[in-house]
Amino acid sequence: MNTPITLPEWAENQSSTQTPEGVELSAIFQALSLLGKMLTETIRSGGVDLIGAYGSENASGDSVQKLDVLANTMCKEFASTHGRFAAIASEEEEEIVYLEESITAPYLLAFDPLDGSKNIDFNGPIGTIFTIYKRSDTADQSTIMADFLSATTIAASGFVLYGPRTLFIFSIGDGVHTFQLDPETQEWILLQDTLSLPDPITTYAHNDSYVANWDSASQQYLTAMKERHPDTTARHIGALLADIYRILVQGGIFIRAFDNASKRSAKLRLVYELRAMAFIIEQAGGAATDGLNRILTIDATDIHHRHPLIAGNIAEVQEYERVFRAS
Ligand code: FBP
Repeated sequence: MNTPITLPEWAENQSSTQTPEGVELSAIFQALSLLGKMLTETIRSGGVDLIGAYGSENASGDSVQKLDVLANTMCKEFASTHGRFAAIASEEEEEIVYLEESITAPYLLAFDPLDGSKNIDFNGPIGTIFTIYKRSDTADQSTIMADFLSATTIAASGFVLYGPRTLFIFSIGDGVHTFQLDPETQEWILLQDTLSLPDPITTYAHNDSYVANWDSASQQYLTAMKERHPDTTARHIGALLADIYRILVQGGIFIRAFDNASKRSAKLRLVYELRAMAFIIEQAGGAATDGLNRILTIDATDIHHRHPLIAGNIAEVQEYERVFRAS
């Protein structure tokens, strides 16, 4: 059996071939890995009093869970003491939070502290999503909002997936790296140095209850896709990062079209959910679109901008685009 490689060992090995920015981003992910461990401990050892609704709604109108609030506080504390982030955007914060202590820092951190909160009650997979943005001008605080909204400032993304095992998956633009938390040693152990999306369309993932409300092109694509791939099977976890990770491991397509075609309403958030997933999917050799545009070229209109996401194997994403554009 190979000797396990820990995250710090792996990062040290990478550093000789990385640019200074790569080394810096790698160091940020090592710091995020420590936050990931603390979050894991809180989620796994938290008492029953941590389960359940907090009693409010967030900016997107979702019912906030107690664990959402706790994870958000932990992520915020991490960002405000880390020193390399000037501001944060979170699903659980109405507005951008400016970090006065490090306001001239070169990066911005966006996060969904607890993705898939609807899974908490039945002990299903949940996770934390991070997106790192690079500031365009560290001397000007007024550019921070525009940097969060811009499609061109994303530098890296990653997520911690709390399932039966805890995984940390991230990319700084040099492929997708996967680590698994060893519960005994509390070390992140390298699981896969470079994760590539496999070719077969093994699974497709969408919330079936919305299909009737999809635009006709998305419905048409789905029907034809099932005919083209008769062996493909449906799987939907209901936590975006877990659905995307399954596709990264097994191949397939994730579809979250407009939830209501006529009102053009969507659920998933661009700044702290979709771009992170699109960045990882592309780095693994896949693609992510809204039907017309590549997700990573879409500017957000506000920090909680909601948008459709169709992501997975390139050939299928392109076919979705073809059908969507023709409609
Ligand atoms: P939260 O971040 O509030 O948990 O919401 C996001 C999300 O849970 C996604 O992870 C998931 O794909 C989606 O909502 C599920 O929503 P729905 O239940 O409407 O299908």
